[in-house]
Amino acid sequence: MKTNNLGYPRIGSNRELKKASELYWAGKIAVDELIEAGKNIRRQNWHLQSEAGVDLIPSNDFSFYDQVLDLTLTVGAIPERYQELAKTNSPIDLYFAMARGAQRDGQDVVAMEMTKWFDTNYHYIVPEFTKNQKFELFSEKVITEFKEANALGITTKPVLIGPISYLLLGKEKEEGFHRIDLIDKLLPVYFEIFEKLKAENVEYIQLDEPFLALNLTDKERNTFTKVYNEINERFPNIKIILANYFDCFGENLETALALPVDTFHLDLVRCPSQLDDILESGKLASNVNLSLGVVDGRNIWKNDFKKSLELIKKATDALGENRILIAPSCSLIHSPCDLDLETNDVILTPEIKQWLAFAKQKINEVVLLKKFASNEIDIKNSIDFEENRIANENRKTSKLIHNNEVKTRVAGITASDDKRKSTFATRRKSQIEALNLPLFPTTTIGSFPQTAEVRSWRAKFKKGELTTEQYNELIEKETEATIRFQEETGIDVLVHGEFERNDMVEYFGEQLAGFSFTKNGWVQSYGSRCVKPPVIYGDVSRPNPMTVKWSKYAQSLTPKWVKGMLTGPVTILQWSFVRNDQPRSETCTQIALAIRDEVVDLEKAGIKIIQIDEPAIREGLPLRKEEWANYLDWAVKAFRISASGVNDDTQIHTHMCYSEFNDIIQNIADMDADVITIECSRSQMELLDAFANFKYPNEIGPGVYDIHSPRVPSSEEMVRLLEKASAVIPVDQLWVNPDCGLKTRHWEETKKALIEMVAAAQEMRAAVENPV
Ligand code: THG
Ligand code: ZN
Repeated sequence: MKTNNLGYPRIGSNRELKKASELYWAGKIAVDELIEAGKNIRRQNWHLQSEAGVDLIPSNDFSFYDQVLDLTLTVGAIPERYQELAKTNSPIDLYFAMARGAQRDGQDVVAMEMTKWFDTNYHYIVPEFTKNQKFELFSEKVITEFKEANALGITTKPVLIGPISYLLLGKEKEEGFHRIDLIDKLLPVYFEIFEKLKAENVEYIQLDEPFLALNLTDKERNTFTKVYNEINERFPNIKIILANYFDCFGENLETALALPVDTFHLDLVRCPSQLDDILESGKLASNVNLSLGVVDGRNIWKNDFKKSLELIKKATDALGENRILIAPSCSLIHSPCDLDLETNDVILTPEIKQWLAFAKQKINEVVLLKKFASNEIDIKNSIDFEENRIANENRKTSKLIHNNEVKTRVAGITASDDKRKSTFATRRKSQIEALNLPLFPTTTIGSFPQTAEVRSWRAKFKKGELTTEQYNELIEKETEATIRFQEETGIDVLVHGEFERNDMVEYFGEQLAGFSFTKNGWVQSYGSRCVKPPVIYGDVSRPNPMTVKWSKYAQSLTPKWVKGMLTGPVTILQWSFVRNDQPRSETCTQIALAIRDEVVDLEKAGIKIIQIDEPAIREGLPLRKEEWANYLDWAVKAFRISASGVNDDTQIHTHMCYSEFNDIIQNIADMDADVITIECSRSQMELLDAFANFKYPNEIGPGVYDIHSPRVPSSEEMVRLLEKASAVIPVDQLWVNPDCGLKTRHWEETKKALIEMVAAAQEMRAAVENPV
């Protein structure tokens, strides 16, 4: 029996890589220092795993930005617009230019697109392919890192995204071909890599093919058969570990099991049933091994050793110990680094802390499980086993977790709780009367620039260097200035600016019962950007109003409407570590009720327009289509529960990011928000078409400019966009707003852009009132 790790967090347990990269981008450290920071992290990670007793230690799991972008460089799939930079820039600057955009001859070279990695909160850089795409071995990172570890005396298992998943992760930049057809051109580069690794005496190579967990076409499935047979024919002595994770093989199981590889890695956390399926199928070749992903790489709960050992025993009984590897379910990049760094008992109480395991602890769990399963350690005499049993027992029975009031309330939800009092048509009449807004009403998505100064106030407040009164006064001043700016600019529906908030999910989590936090539980979101997801450990409720004070304060400053700003239940769920002792849907419903209480309290406080953001509703979609309907059913219902406690004349807004909505537009309509604002400035027409073809029934604010760029758009550009929108959506359904929150922007560009935006709305109104 062996232990196998698929990938280790590369941000460094104190976010060393984030700090070094940002200093390098700011021109404050030299490239050597950045390279050195990367080297240190790799060395520490390898040593940590080696000392813990991991047999198959990954290499090439490190990345300065993203592992998909690394592979794009490896296979030389460099889009045309970077070709000049490729000639002049150092490799790492070319790499960062592709990730983040660059300037050349005073012109912007735009970054490659970024999108979510399966159903995680990690974003990867989307490969771009053309019909005549060429591939070549451009970067030897995977080979260099293997050698680097060798030099430290550590034999590693290089990790690469498999060729089929790599192509499927990308997108075609022109018509007339499917990216899977590029496989014959791509494969030779993989062979070249294998050849070089072979020369270094590599034993194992891990190829990640998570697309095996998705619904594939016959052609894609056949490509798997062809590709893996070819790899095996050419490199019969390299042991290929084919890693699938995040879901079951599903209907791809038979194809997968027929592939001539050394080992299949299974995610037994997401799909525990597939072990039985495989063992009972009789289709697993007698020389093939199984890597059992029993330790959850996507969540922070301590493993349940007893349960895992039962699964492992099933496999060893059937196949023998020699054919079994013990592993985390997926790469540990989705886990925070090290629970030992959580030393603040107030932030994370000892009772909750004992239930948790981060990446470093998960590595130990994998090693212990192997030792227990192979009888290297007798569980009867093991302190570790006993400690694990007690922690799991404690979590099952802890008073912290269960709140009968919450359970009774969820059980008592009735059919009317997820419905507004009247239909949209009726509500609309009341709202027109109550709100008295012009045509093309202008608004923003909620946040205004979070300047370094604002962030420094929060940091000082947390450190006790500012009193609550001092901090509140500073935030009030900033809020008032923002209200005045919006009034002067002529915006119709104002926001308070969210200066009191850090990350929105963290902000709400901090005020909800059933949530806990970490001091250092960072997980990479994209590039150097990280998030610190809250831990939902128990039944969720809202002991006190969370946002009412700030919304009420802002509303008291102005006769115009101030929109209340909340994060929706699905997004809070999606961006937190979620308890695994009840279905996600149950936790989501509890959050929905908590948000509903807040919505009702905002209404009581005189807030007539309330936005409940659901930017993560799309990414929460299950990987397999057959599970979509069930998810959408409870997710949409949760949103509706949160929004339905108010009167007809209170207007509910929602906001969504990322524009791939075509396939779920009916469900978005079913959310029945009075107004939806959406990110769409990157592919305006695509999105508008979707909403127009479908005849979206309620009001819509298609973002009229891209907030992700510092560029200030002109009012003419925005008018053109609004004209396009008016051609397909009735004008009395249209709102005018930026495409997302403004917190990452600077004030200067924000002010200019919003002035232009209001001018655009005025021009549109004038055109409707005085048609030519
Ligand atoms: N919150 C959470 N998840 C998210 C987003 C969010 N996932 C999707 C999207 N938005 C990801 N975007 C970002 C944008 C910025 C940052 C992280 C994710 C960011 N993080 C700070 C950093 O790394 O420096 C740390 C933030 C902090 O201090 O709390 O800037 O909005 N949950
Ligand atoms: Zn957004």
